[in-house]
Amino acid sequence: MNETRRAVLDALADGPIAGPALADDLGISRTAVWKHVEALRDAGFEVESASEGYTLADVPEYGAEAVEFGLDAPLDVEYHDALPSTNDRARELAASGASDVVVLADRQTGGRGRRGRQWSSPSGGVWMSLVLRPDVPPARVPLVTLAAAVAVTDATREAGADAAIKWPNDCIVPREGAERGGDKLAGVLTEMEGEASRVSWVVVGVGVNVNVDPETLASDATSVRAEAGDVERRAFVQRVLERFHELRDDPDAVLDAWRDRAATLGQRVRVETVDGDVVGDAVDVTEHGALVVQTADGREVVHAGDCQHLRPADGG
Ligand code: BT5
Repeated sequence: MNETRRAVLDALADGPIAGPALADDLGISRTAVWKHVEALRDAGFEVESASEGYTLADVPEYGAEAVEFGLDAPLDVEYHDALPSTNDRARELAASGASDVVVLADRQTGGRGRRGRQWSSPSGGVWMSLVLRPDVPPARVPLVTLAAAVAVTDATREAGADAAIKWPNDCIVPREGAERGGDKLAGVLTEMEGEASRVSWVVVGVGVNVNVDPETLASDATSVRAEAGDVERRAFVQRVLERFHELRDDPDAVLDAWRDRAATLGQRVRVETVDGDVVGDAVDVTEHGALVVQTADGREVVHAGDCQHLRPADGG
């Protein structure tokens, strides 16, 4: 949404305001005011016009303008009803120089997880990707994933789900005795391009099962609907973005918050890595987002892999 349209919207929200007064305030013509009001109506905002002027009566349920309205983070939003993958669209935008943009879709037809796995993305979920250009070396990028996991966990907790983080990128609802530690509520897929010393861009893909039935997803999946009931997606997305924005430039805050919400720490784990399995007790996360595992042979620092929470007796 451009600056002027945002200003018109803010004025309508504080309305009623008469067209001529708004034109004067913003230094634009009355015709321009009218065009902005019509464009907002087209985007689903309900704008009432009475003798005392325009008033904003209702905000659309979802979409770019709906999420941008009242968003307390400097991000532009691009919305699609359907996309193969918001990460793919975000990568295109990143390659053409964009930054601080969020790509949002109601559903994805080719949603991706890590290592080419599929990610089910029916209508009703929150599927989005942020394009960022942080001025950091690539080794710091995993912290972005941790920050996104914290943001999603906080938003789902506020929605009433009993969520926790499973290293590195899962938001789960822990269940006693469950094979993978619990049911998966959300996942984060971070992709980047850059050189050894500096990142060119980062795309943070976030998928949250919000207003969807878990039966339509993978096994061991759950949703906010199943845990706590449906939420307003517009407010939910805003909460995730605002929380992420608060954390993103503060590595210490990210690590503290992550440790505080991690179901993995203190657990017996098996991490499948490209060099084989690491089994032991998860004791900490490093400043680069790696998992520290106390094994029978000493401490190992694991940078990437799939983590399983084991029952105490499992795995030796
Ligand atoms: C992830 O991968 O958890 C990262 C998921 C990121 C999805 C977002 S949506 C917006 C953006 N655009 C994309 O195309 N992707 C990102 P991973 O840890 O590899 O987990 C994948 C595994 O989770 C699959 O193999 C399934 O077992 C399971 N799974 C698939 N869809 C799921 C869902 N909706 N909920 C829970 N689990 C699911």
